[in-house]
Amino acid sequence: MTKKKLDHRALARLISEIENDRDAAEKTLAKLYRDPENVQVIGITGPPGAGKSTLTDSIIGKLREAGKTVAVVAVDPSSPFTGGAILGDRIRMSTHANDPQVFIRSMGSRGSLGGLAHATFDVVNLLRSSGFDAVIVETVGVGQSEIDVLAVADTVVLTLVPGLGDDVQALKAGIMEIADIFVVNKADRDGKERLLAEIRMILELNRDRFDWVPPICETVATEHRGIDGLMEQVTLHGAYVREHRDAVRRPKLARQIEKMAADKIGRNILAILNEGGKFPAWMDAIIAGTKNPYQITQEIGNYISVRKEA
Ligand SMILES: Nc1nc2c(ncn2[C@@H]2O[C@H](COP(=O)(O)OP(=O)(O)OP(=O)(O)O)[C@@H](O)[C@H]2O)c(=O)[nH]1
Ligand SMILES: [Mg+2]
Repeated sequence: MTKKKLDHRALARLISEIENDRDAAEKTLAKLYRDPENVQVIGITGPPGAGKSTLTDSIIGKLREAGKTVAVVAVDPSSPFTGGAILGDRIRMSTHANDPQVFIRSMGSRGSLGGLAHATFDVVNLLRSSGFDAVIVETVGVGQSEIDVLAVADTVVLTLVPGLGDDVQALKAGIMEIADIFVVNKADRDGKERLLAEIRMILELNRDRFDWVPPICETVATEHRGIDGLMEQVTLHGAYVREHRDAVRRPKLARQIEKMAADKIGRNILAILNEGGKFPAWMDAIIAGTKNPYQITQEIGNYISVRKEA
């Protein structure tokens, strides 16, 4: 395959555009979008401090050894910073900071008005289209927003650590459902056996629901231990996704398009309601006491369904 590679500076510029000017970015993305079958997007999620960035650094190392190019997006909803300013992640992945075949970018909540999930889809789709062999998305947490973000990943790696006190049962069901590979990181710590037993139990209970049974990998990311085993599973899952491409990707795409549509509608709704001065007229009516907010809401519903049929 001939790879059309965007240089890093051009990529950084496009990502800033995604963060600052959604409509302009949408036009660019519509032109650039490609979906090559052999690009694997790996999502790495898990609780804060589980070792996701250290693990990512190790994985980048293995991919580079195999001669692959890698792009990484670290998503941190709790950070206002963007453009590579999330310090911890940068340091943790600093081994590869000067490798021209590795592109690393951090994203925070600032500037992603349309929601971090949508901005992440855009950035990952851009990177997927840009000639990298692998794209890694690191996202903190195990809640709904991470589940949304990970709709963009082909392979989801859920990173857990022993002895954190949060039992596996306490994890949101959703995150367990989207995990393709479980990693027990910090396997050098006490409590590993208990965590392994809990994960095995959950997997056993749900066995019938899996076509792909998620494997459990033990790692010590700081010492690059267990990474070969993890990469083996990542590669196997990549092959599984290619083989069952439509079935695997359909629900993920549906989730992405739902998010993107809600975002688009949300951004346009006030403009729509303002058409023909409707919005101020509704306010006037409430203030004049001729209508109450619930009657207005009903009118808005009617107005939108009329538009839908038009
Ligand atoms: N003992 C031990 N420590 C580890 C291991 N992996 C990572 N750490 C340490 O755990 C701390 C957190 O690691 P990070 O890689 O920053 O974790 P993270 O999940 O990316 O953290 P956030 O992005 O802040 O949620 C660091 O001090 C790492 O050195 C491991 O396998 N064993
Ligand atoms: Mg991190």
